[in-house]
Amino acid sequence: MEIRVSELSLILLVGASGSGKSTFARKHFASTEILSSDFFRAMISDDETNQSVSGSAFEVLHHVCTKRLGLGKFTVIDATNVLAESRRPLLEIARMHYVPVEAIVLKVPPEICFERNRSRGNRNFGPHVIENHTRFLERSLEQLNHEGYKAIHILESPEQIDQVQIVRIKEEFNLKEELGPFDIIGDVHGCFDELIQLLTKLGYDLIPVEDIDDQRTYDLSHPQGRKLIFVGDLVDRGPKTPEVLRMVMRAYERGLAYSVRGNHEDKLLRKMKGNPVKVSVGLQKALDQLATQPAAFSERVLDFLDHLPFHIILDQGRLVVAHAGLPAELQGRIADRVRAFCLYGATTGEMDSFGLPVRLDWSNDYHGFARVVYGHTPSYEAFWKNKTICIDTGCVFGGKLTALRYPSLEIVSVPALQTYMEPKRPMLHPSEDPQ
Ligand SMILES: [Mn+2]
Repeated sequence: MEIRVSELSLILLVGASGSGKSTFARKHFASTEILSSDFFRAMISDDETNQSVSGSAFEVLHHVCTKRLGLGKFTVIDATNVLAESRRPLLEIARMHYVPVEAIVLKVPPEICFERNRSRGNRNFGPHVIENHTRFLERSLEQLNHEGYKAIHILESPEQIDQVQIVRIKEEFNLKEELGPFDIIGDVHGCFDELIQLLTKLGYDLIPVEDIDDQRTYDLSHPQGRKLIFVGDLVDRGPKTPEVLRMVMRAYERGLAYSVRGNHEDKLLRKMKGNPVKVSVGLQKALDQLATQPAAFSERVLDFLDHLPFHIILDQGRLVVAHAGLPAELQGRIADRVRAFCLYGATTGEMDSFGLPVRLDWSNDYHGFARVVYGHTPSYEAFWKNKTICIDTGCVFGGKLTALRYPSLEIVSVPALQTYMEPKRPMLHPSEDPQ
């Protein structure tokens, strides 16, 4: 039996004393990943069986759990966890850090649990205590479904427990092994001609090719092996959305480019999937342009957009790219709140005089480890604040198309060839605070 868990999870082992939780934990997890109630009892009182210090032991365990999940570290709780009130604080810590929780239940006959405790000389767990644990566990099996786990894995026998394999799933945002060098490109919005100019300026070779549907495009390569990263909003508003997508999709398929999802990709995708969407002027342009392409192209586009991650983490965690930015506590997390932030950033819930949501500048108090590169908010110049940089310089509004070279942090831009659309609200000057 295989148990697949996210590389960032909180795992609760659930089982009576003597059900083999610690053996199971040691077999499958690194020692630093395991927070065991016995260990913390011993740390406090020199006696891992001293039940009178359990309260303090769990206080410390919860504290360490909070710190680990705060750092985004995979964590396993080795405690009986047979009572709902002992699980509740752990679920709460995980929720606060946007970490999914999985329960692994070890169901072992009470006779075996008792015998294991006896042979260890552990007198705290006589037949009555084990019976209680077993009864609590039975009750828990009904409760677990309502407590908000991502998954509940029930192992029915010592044999099944022996045969389990734990597989850790790498999340789509984890590109930490991609070390660069990169050229990170701001919001393109269908400005294909400017993109070609920018790529040429960055030293890319553009080789004309015919795509699988005989349409013309370019294959990209860089003599220094550089890779492209797009901050999203490749589509809408501008004159050549299909051309941009075609070229970027080919580079992506060849492992030479990555992109995160912008709010415009997200909306186009929802529309293509047949969901009700308010079609703006900019989106209508993209839909009209896509309608001129061979039918199979839309299928490819839909599949590409559907797989775009909301944020990506590169270069051993030193670089994060998200369309509207991402504060440290949401990086490497999966939650609706993370997705919403990546697409739209932080908003106050109010509307400004242009009828657009008032944006909060999250970068003012950014003190994370990673540099964060984002777009979404057009301004006249790319600008750093703390370790974050916005590289949307409003090409489609007649500004520039900008690249940030990484790791050199050099900025390279080309001017827009024309103003394709008027911005709904004026572009920002770098000195201006968006608030
Ligand atoms: Mn945007």
